[in-house]
Amino acid sequence: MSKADKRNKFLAVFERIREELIVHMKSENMPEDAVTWFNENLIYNVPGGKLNRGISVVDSVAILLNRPLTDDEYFKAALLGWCIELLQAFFLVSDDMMDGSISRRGQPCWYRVPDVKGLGKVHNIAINDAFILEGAIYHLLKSHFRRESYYVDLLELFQEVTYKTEMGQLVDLITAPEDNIDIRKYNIDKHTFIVRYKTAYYSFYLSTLEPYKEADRILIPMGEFFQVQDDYLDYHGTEEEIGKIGTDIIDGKCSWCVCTALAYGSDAQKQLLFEHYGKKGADQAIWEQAVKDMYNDEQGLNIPKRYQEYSEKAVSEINAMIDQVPEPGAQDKIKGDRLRRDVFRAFLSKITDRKA
Ligand code: GPP
Ligand code: MG
Ligand code: MG
Ligand code: MG
Repeated sequence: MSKADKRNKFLAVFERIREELIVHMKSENMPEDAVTWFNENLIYNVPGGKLNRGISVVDSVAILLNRPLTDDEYFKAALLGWCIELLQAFFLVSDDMMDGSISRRGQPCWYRVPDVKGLGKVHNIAINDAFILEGAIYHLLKSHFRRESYYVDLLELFQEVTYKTEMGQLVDLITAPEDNIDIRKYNIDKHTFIVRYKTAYYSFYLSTLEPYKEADRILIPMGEFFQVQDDYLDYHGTEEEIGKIGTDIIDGKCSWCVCTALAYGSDAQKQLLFEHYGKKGADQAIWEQAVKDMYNDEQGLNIPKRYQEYSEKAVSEINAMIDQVPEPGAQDKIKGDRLRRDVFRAFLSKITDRKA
């Protein structure tokens, strides 16, 4: 099946899920304008991304079962995939408010939309819109998996991963408090902690839907690599490429780029960061550009080259870890529960050389 067909098949399941959620809202006697609002929230925030996380669930189940899925198996796997996409939507709507971002997935961030559409600003309604996206996950899990033996495991997995992500977001945010940025505290270890929690758990680990030891060992480093890519693209990607406007420099984030600059920069380069990084004000665009120019300088810091080197090393280290995963033996085939190398390779191939 082509990549586009796969995506369309997965998107068709979203339509069923949206319908189900809307029918449920109506059955609760929700007023029509509220149902319409919720529907817009779903359409605007859930399906517009790359859908890597969601589709990975379907791919993983197919690889693990080692045969084509029945229609029912496909639907259930895709539904779990959409639960991860709902979780992602919940995080992104919230994250954009906290980061004061402008755009996401090629459109204005949701918290700016009521204004944009002239619907009248309902104060910070996006906070509740984010919560309701999260609530939809548990409603769907209950209505489709309540009778399964693994129902509690699923609930725990979603809850634990959410909690870890929130812990990561906490450190991300207090590390860069508005008006009081202290980049002297930034280093790669701090960065690794933040990205492990705020991104790695929910991005890959959750898609295996099983807390395998191998999953932990491989998918967490893969998630870290994924967030380093996100940090790099925040400064280096254009809005057309990444669908969002980077905010890390102005927000003073403990990003891989600034940690690398602090680790390898000269005193003068560090001085420029102390003066301009994370500074808000009338001249913020000029300060941001000064930092970008310094990152770009081929004779100096050359962050693109360092990123290239980092990426090659990360990919080869992750590949080496995948090579060590035991292939399933006869016994495992009977148990049918060992993650194959292919699952990990499928994850890695989705993110290698990504530009968005
Ligand atoms: C990515 O950070 C991390 C998240 C989106 C998790 C947010 C967690 C919450 C509990 C809200 P980022 O700010 O670098 O992402 P982006 O660059 O996409 O804004
Ligand atoms: Mg953000
Ligand atoms: Mg953020
Ligand atoms: Mg980012």
